[in-house]
Amino acid sequence: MLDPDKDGVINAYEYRLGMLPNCKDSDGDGIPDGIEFVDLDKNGKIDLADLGIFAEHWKEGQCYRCPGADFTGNGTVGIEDLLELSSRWLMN
Ligand SMILES: [Ca+2]
Ligand SMILES: [Ca+2]
Ligand SMILES: [Ca+2]
Ligand SMILES: [Ca+2]
Repeated sequence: MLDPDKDGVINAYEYRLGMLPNCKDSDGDGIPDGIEFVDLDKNGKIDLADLGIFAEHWKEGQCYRCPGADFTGNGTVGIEDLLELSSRWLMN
């Protein structure tokens, strides 16, 4: 699991999301990639609103169009994505 810029987003995810594997803040807006990665409402914080959006996508289950909520990119929204979200919650 390579993460050379130590932003909490592994290279495989950085490439998939168009982020930079050697930059903690790929788009330079001051919000680290590790937060943006799971910040579903794009307000710069990981909070209950993001969890709410995530839960809505989870109910859809097997979906290939859950925008942003399939953090691991495996085509479904589930427990592994929740782990990605929860592990970043305290990074705020
Ligand atoms: Ca990284
Ligand atoms: Ca990065
Ligand atoms: Ca950023
Ligand atoms: Ca948010």
